[in-house]
Amino acid sequence: MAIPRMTTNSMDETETVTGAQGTAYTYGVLNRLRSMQAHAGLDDDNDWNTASALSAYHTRYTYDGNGNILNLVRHGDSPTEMDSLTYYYYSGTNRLENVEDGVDEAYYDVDIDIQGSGNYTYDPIGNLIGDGAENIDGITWTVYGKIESIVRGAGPHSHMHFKYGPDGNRVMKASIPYGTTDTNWTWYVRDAQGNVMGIYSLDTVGAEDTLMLKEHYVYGSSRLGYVKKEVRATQAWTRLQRRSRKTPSSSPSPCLQ
Ligand SMILES: [Ca+2]
Ligand SMILES: [Ca+2]
Repeated sequence: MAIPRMTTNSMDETETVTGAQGTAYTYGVLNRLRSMQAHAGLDDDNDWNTASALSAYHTRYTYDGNGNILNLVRHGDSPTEMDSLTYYYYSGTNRLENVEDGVDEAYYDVDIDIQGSGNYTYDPIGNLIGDGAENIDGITWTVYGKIESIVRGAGPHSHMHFKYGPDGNRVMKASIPYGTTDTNWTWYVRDAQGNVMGIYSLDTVGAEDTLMLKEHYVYGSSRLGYVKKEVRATQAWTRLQRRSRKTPSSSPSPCLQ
């Protein structure tokens, strides 16, 4: 079911409450999102009677007959204009070729700006293999349709490599900053069902060259949250060994894999 409106309360980057904001949505006859309008001035009970529409944050969308997006207008806060995008597709396909923007590209640095023709390139079965605006010179894919590597033609982004287990879940990520031979390694340790139990990392970029336990996930009947604390894996191992010495011999010893 399409969402007609929503009220959100949030904090800014200094954790100051910014007050309630209402957003109202419209949809086309095919249930495609057509617009989002932001409203400010909701009262303490989140009542919309006192609210007024903002020019900030709104979005407008149009589509072609295949459901491909044709235009997107997106506003920020200051300046209001962020994007006025037109999407172009390779003739006779649903493959996006490039996006043009009618707004000054100097506005914002987290948005989409004008791209040259042929910005996106694809292999014969439609996998994306290049993105000029993101300096992506090549993307390789596994036979199961997952990204194996991303090669950059320029900085500041990193080259990326990924490995997957037999169940298709990612088990390793390697990030190599452009122009270096250093590697940030990340390993995802999963249970038999594929749930992430822990994340380990090894960063060879800085002086610190130590295997770290970065995150531990906490599950009930589903994921409840995660514990984020950086622990050297060697320290974790020592703690487990100490605990193991206190464990009755009839109990299985904890192990770290
Ligand atoms: Ca823009
Ligand atoms: Ca911009």
